[in-house]
Amino acid sequence: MSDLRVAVLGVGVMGADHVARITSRISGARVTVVNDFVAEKAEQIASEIDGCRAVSDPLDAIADADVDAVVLATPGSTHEKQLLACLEHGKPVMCEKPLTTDVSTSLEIARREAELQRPLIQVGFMRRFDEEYMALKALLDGGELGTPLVMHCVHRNPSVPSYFDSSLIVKDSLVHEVDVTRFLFGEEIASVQIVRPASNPGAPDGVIDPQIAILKTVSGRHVDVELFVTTGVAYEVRTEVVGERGSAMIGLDVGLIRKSAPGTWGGRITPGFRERFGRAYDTEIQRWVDAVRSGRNVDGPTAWDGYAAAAVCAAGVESLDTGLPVDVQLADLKP
Ligand code: ISE
Repeated sequence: MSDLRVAVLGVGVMGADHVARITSRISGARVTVVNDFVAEKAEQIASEIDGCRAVSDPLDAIADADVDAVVLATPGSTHEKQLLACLEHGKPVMCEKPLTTDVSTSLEIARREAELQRPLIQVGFMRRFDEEYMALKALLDGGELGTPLVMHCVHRNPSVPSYFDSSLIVKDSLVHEVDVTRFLFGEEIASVQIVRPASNPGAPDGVIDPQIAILKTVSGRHVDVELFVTTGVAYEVRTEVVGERGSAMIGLDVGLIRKSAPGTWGGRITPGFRERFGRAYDTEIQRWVDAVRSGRNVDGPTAWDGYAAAAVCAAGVESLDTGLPVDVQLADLKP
């Protein structure tokens, strides 16, 4: 079977990473088209890959006859149009989160895909492909912990880009725990509340950091998340599930532990999400390529998952203002 011909739209940090993994770390696919609003960046990347061209209009890149499937790593605000183009051309697409930037357009995309009665959209919630999260999911599904009751999460970034504001901490960071909750517990989130502890004096002016998110699932399970994106330390993502017969925790960064003079010990913490989840991204893209080549098109989070996450995050942003729990209402779409 010939290689899947992929267009990568957006070759900033994430997109360039995907180009590199498709070109040199995974099998069955090659990048034939790249696009970026900074034309020189796309041209530079294209010039380094055999058989790859830069195409200046993202919609032309999607329609290109040399493209079987699309990876979207463009800014979220451009996703709606680009996803609609993928649906129109019947091209499978791996869309980095967010699906779109608001709930109504996310729902519209999920509806349009459902009308086609053919899955085409996968959303890039990469934690589902991380070995530790997969092991935790298997443990929960295997029933060893009994009924899962509570989940405690820590999501710390050493720093975030200068455009980050308080609501982006919900929409860009908490969104991962929203998806993890739905993935691990297999149910929807019924309400979300954001509590503001004392702010980090080192956080940029006006940015509420840290934040504590409290999610309640439809069956009443409790999830709390410490979000702290200006720690200045390293990348720390921990998840602990407490069940009726014990608990399990992942994300302890216990790689090599070194003891050295003068009587200290320690290991290394991953500096950022690309290092922490590098293998998960490889697995995610390999499994997506395999799914597209086999005609299944999607092997992971769907447009519905992208919509559900958007709905929970919108409720979270509302709660950021009031401090009160906000109910999440999902439209009736799921088959
Ligand atoms: C970033 O966009 C990510 O997706 C990271 O996984 C997350 O930890 C970070 O907070 C986000 O800004």
